[in-house]
Amino acid sequence: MDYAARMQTLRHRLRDSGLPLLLVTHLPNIRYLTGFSGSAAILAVWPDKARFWSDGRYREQARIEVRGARVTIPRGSIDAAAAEAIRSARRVGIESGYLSLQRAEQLLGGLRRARAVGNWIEAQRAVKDPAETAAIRSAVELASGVFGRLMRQLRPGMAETEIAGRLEFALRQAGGEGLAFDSIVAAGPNSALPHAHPGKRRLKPHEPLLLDYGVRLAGYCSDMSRTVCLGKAPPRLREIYAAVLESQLAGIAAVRAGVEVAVVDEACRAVLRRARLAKYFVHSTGHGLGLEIHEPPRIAAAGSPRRPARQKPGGPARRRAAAPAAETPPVCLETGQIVTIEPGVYIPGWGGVRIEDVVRVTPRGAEILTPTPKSLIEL
Ligand SMILES: [Mn+2]
Repeated sequence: MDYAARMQTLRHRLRDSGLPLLLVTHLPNIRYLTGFSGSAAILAVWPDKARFWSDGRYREQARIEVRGARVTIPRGSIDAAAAEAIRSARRVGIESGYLSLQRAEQLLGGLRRARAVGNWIEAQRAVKDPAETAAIRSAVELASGVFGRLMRQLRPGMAETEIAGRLEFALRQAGGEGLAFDSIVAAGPNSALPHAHPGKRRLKPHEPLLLDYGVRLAGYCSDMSRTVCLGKAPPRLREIYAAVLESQLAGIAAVRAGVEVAVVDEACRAVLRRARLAKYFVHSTGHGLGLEIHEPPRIAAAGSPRRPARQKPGGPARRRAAAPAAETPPVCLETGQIVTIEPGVYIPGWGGVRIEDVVRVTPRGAEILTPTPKSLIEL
């Protein structure tokens, strides 16, 4: 990972802003800039230096991992040590989307010196460099490899929790460092809940089974959804599946550098509208992914408050959506961004279908990273 180049890009922005320093407290951003993968740290970036603080648990890990910043492991709290180091700065850039009011007051001795910098580092992270692309590709391929093996293990009567257990064991066995998010395994009517948690429901023939899961590799996330059926799919499932697949393919076909995200979202929605299913597509079309499972860009209608299938409440998408659409310039895809395309249809009491791939944006179109086939699987 080219940490020096990332830090340099950030410093250009810092110089342009006129701020003397930026305090980085969001751990995925600290990892992006320094390589540190632990759970407690602060990073301060000046135009000509960077300092990093963590606690005693991470003394050795910080020594091994941190690049491009002077590491300090203070005796007392890391916040107190960082506060002391930035005491003389007249103004301090903070990640206002992540830093709590209480912690900001402690770090800066009040809020007078605090300046919100928005999503500087997130914007940088949206375009993946070659090492990040390789890491995501590996995670996506690992997760896809496990899918076929899981399909061969499915039997009638198996509970959602058991399927999730087998899936997650296989992901770990294949070398996964962890899950990218809580796996979704939803059988029958449960698949109508985009956010279903695996429960006691058992697999029955001729019902949809929706799987949405991701793995982490070298810190980077994968994300895929497939909907399958045990035994022959009933006509309604076939129809809905065909519509969702056509929608997903239309979304992928719309992906290209320079295209507005709203255009990609509309490409998916238009297909479902023709099939009279658009009202059942209740989330956004996709999202970027990387060190976090949901990152910019969000693939949605301009100014739309709809979130992706698993967006946490109060996440970055919501803050963006809060701005009036008229004042927000259109968000366009850029070469090197890696995003999901994941339309779904959810019919209460019946079930749902979602198909999700990870794709890379190029000047000529989408490069599909997910190798798993998308024709309806009847087991
Ligand atoms: Mn997703």
